[in-house]
Amino acid sequence: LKVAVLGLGYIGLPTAAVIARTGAKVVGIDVDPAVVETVNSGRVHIEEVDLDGLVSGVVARGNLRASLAIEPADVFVIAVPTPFGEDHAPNIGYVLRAATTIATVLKPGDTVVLESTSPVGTTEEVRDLLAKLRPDLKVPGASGEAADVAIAYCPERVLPGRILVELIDNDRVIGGITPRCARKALSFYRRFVRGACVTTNARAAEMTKLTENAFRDVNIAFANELSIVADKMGVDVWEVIRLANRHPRVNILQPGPGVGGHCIAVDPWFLVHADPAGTPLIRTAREVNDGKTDWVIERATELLEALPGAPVACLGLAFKPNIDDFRESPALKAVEALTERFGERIAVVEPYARALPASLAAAGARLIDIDSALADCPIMIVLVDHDIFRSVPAEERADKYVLDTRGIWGDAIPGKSLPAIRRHAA
Ligand code: SAJ
Repeated sequence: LKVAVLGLGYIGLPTAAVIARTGAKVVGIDVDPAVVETVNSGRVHIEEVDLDGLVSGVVARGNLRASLAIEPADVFVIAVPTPFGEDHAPNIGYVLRAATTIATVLKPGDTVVLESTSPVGTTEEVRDLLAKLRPDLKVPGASGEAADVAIAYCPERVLPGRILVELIDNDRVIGGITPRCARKALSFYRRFVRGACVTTNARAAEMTKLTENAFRDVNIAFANELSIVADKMGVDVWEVIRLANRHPRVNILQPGPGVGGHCIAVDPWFLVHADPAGTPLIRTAREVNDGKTDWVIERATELLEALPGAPVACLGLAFKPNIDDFRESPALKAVEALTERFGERIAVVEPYARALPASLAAAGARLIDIDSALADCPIMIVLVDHDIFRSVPAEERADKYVLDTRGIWGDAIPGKSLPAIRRHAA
C-alpha cells in the first residue's frame, strides 16, 4: 500500500509516521522545503511526545519520506490547515489546493480522505473539484454508476501532547460521499486504529467534528464566566467547581485565561458562520472565552499599577500545559498586552520556548527561568499550568503577589488580594 499525506504539520506528520509503522510506504507532501528536509533527515520540526523516535525509525527503515512534489499513491490523506479570515469565514483554500494537486496523479481505485477540520459541505466541494479537473474519472455520488475513486471525510480528534496514543486508541468517524466510499476509507483506517471506526455520510462527519470542539468551548465558557462572577463575590471558583462536581450529574471544566489553540478557538466559528442567526449560544461562548483574556489583562494591569516598578514574571506562553504550541494562545496575548504597556518590567518564564517571540523581545521583555523569577520578581502572573510551575512549593512563593489564572497555586491568594496590595503600596 502506498499512502500520500498532504501537510506535515501537527496532525499530518504523526499520522504519516503511524501509517508508515504499519509497513505501508508513505510519502509526506509539504510546501515548506525546510520541513521536507527535516523529515527526510529523520528529524521532526514539532514537539510531540515520542514523535522524534517514531519518525527517525520509519525514515531509517525507508517507510516514510517527505517530498515537495505529489506522487501517485493508493490513498491520499489531506491534513492541511483550514484557518479563518477577519470575519471568521472559514478558508478552505489549502484543502482545495491539495485536491488540485492530487488530481494530477489520481487513478481508478484510489481513495481520497480529508482529515482537516472543515465547514459542512467541503468534502462534496473536493469531489466536485476532482470531477472538474479529471472528467475522465467517475467520482462518487454524481450518478448511479459505480465510481472510480472513493472520497471520504474522517476528522482527526487527537489531543496535542497525546497525539500518538490518541491516533490509535480514539474512535474514528468516517463519512463517505457514498456508503461504498465510507467502507473503502474504513478498511484503510482499520490498518492503524484500535478504537471503533463508525461510518456515516460526509456532511454528518464534518458537523460532528465542529460539534465536538464547540461543545468544549461552550463548557469552558461556562467555567470562565463563573470565575469572573466568583472573583467579584470573593469566592474561590476552583473550590466551588470542585464541590459542584461532587454532584453525580455535574462536570464543570476549568477556568483559565481564555481558550487557545487552533481548534477550539476556531472551529465553533465554522458553525456560527454557517448559520449566524441559529447559533447565539455558540457565538456567545466564543465571546465569553475571548473576553476572559481581556479580563485577565485588566486584572494584571491593576496589580502592576498598584506596585509601581516591581519586576513581574509571567509564567507561560503556550496555549495549554506541557507543550510548545503558542498558536492562538491567550497567555501570549496577555503577555503581549502587558509588555506593550510595562515593557522592561516584564520577564517571561516559558520552558518550552528557546527564545521570546519577536514582538515581546522588541518591547523589552526578557526570557528567564523559574528560579530567577522566584529570586527576582515579587509579582507573578500564572498563565499556563505547566508541571514545572505547579511543582513550586508554597514556601518558595510565600512573599509573592500572585495572579493565578489557572488555579494551580490556590494557597497563594490569602493576604495578597488587591486591597491588601493597595495598603502595602500606600
Ligand atoms: N481549556 C480550559 N479549561 C479546560 C480545558 C481546556 O481553559 O477545562 C483551554 C486550554 O487551556 C486551551 C484550550 O482550552 O487553551 C483548548 O485545549 P484542549 O486541551 O481542550 O483542546 P485542544 O485544542 O488541544 O484539542 C482539541 C480537542 N478537542 C476536544 O477535546 C473536543 C482534540 O480532541 C481535537 O482533536 C483538537 O481540539 C482538534 O484538533 O480539533
